Amino acid sequence: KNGELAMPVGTTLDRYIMRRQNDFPYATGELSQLLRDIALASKIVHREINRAGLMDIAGSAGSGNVQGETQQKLDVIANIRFIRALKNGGEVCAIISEEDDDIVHTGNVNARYVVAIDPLDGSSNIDVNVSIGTIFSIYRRITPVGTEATEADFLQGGRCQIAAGYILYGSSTLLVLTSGAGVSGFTYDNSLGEYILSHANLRQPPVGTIFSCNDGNVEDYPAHVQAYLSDCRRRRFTGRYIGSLVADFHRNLIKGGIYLYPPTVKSPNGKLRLLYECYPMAFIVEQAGGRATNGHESILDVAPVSVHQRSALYIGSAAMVDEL
Ligand code: P6P
Repeated sequence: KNGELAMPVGTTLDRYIMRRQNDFPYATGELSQLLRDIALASKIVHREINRAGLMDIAGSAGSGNVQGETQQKLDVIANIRFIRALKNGGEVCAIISEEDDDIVHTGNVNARYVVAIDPLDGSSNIDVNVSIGTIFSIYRRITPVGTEATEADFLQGGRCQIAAGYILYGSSTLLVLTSGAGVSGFTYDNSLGEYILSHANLRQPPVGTIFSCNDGNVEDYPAHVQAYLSDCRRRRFTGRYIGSLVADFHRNLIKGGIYLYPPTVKSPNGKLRLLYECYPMAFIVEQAGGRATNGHESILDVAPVSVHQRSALYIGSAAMVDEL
């Protein structure tokens, strides 16, 4: 049952999670708590991002950094916040983060979930006030409860994700989430400290006229991708590239379009990370009726070999991805 359709916009994320939990009799509330922990961390990161420019000003009101020591980079802060929230929430036994080479063990050895996360993606945009995002992917662990998680828990494959989502810190802060029954969007109301259901059932438009890629790399792209882009230009399609996957993806989810990160000389296997960028975005886009491939197969069918493995990514409107 597509619970999203039954939800009135305006409901809070908490009520939504509780209602969805009732839709899934097996849900024991642990996933609900996990989602709340992610939402909590994102509210803290939202606040840090919105104060970023002020943190370095020694002595300014509320800077909290009067010693004037160099402000930690926001992606480091975001990583600390998400790991702390997931550790304290108690539902996650281990985390793979873009910011840490090795598995982060939370100590919650009896927890049933693991999370792969890019705490703050779009780092090139952080210091220039352009939209950035958090991307997360959730699996049920396959190693025995009571033991320490291993890489096997993270290498189950894209179709084993039980939930995935992103937070877009943009003109407004939006949490987009799927747990396998459609895609919902929640807008953060800063005055209440609550996420409010604003997009009850997000659907990827099947066609579009927007293409997102880094034009500086086009001469590196495979010939068929260059031919496709020439065709887009011939058809007078719109080129839009923010340089933040979450922001480019979300605009294409609302308006229709395709995001491309093909192999380049610098990144012959693609730049984006499979576990915490490609898999979660592919889960979301397929749940919304869109498509995500690496140029050969669906992203969700790409076999995971290592936890920081990279992949090419073509994602968005099915008719556009299928043309590649
Ligand atoms: P380039 C940000 O670093 C990121 O991972 C994605 O968010 C973004 O789409 C891409 O890389 C930008 O990469 O090489 O075009 O700067």
